[in-house]
Amino acid sequence: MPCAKQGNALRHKITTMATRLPTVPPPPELMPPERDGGATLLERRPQKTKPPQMYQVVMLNDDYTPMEFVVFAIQEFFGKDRETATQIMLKIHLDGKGVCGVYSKDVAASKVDQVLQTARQAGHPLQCLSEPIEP
Ligand code: TYC
Repeated sequence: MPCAKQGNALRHKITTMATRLPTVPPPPELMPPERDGGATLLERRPQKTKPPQMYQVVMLNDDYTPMEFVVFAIQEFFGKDRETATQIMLKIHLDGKGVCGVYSKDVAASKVDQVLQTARQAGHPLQCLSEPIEP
């Protein structure tokens, strides 16, 4: 424990330390922000979030599914008008496969399920699958 004399000396030291101007400037991180008229420099940071991987739903040709059923399925499940659906169907018929639409992973998988279930119910062997684009 400091005696009364030591206590006073300490109090004096603290008071003079606190009231005297500092002899050395504070480090830069303790300096107040510069007055620059309100201008703010924003640094562009590299984008952290990538866009989600997209999936294309591909329909395959076969020798048995009627053209009319394929046109119906493309209209019904991929939201195409009759003319576009017919063009896609003919491309599949001629090339062996064709893209019916591009979706997020879950939506693409759901489209495939809907097409396959509807085709099986109607007794057709139509095949379709989803695959990531730009692998
Ligand atoms: N090739 C079939 C036919 O001649 C038609 C067809 C087209 C089937 C596209 C499947 O994904 C398909 N009846």
